[in-house]
Amino acid sequence: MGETARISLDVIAGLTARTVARGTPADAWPIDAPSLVDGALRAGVEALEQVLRTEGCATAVLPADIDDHVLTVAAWNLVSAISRPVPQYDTGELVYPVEVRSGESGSSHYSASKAAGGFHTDGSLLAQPPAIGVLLCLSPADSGGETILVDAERIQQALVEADPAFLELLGQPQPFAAEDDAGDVRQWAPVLSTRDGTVGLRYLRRYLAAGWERAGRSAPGRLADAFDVIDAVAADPGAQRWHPLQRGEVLFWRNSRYAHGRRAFEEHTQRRRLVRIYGADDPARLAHRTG
Ligand SMILES: O=C(O)CCC(=O)C(=O)O
Ligand SMILES: [Fe+2]
Repeated sequence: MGETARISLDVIAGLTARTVARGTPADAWPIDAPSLVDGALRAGVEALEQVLRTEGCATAVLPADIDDHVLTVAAWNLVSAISRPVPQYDTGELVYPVEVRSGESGSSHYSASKAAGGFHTDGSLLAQPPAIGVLLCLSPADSGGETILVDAERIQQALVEADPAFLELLGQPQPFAAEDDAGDVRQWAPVLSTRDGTVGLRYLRRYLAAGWERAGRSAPGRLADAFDVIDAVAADPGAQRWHPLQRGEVLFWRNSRYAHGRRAFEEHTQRRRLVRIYGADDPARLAHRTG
């Protein structure tokens, strides 16, 4: 399936016009829309939005030769020009590092691990998962580490082919819970649903396993088989769009339209460092930009 369209915003300084003070807490970044006065910048942002709308994913290329904080601010302003940034956890983080943290590689936190695969959608423990997932690359791994997207329609197709009853099963509310907190089931929601002809996925296998455990019941008999089908499609290179993100590249995708994960990677001379942001749809942002 190859890579997603890249839209270059390389020469545009306007994205850093709204500054965010260094050291601003992760839950206090400005969530209102920045005003994009530069016409070329507006055109670039509109092109990005257009590809995201039609393809469900797009990659913006920002200048790589600015420092990490300024680059993160540029990506932040880009995200908040087209969507409303939303917290990623109950603790309110709006920007979140995705990098290997020592001692955590075996933990449940995919973002802090070196694990490959692990296909999922983001924010499945939230009442409302984000409409848009965003990853900015500050530093790629020495090798590997491509971020991968797998179309939910393709997953649905494979499920129907394997057993049409899987759709009915996955359309029933399923329990999501975090394995590493003591709480109850956080959400009951379908794993696969279709709205206005668009297939939507909400999936993180370990949270679903923990969910059934917390619910104090055994999962429906065929559920694990259905998850095996999802995982098998996602692991099929023929179904994957892969993104070898370089410094300054920002990948956007419609969260419920794609499962995502990553390839294995090696870190010898440099650490793989990404920054994650979530965006909610906000039609008013377009008006703000063009008005
Ligand atoms: O490392 C990646 O490319 C993806 C990370 C991810 O999916 C996450 O942190 O939720
Ligand atoms: Fe993710």
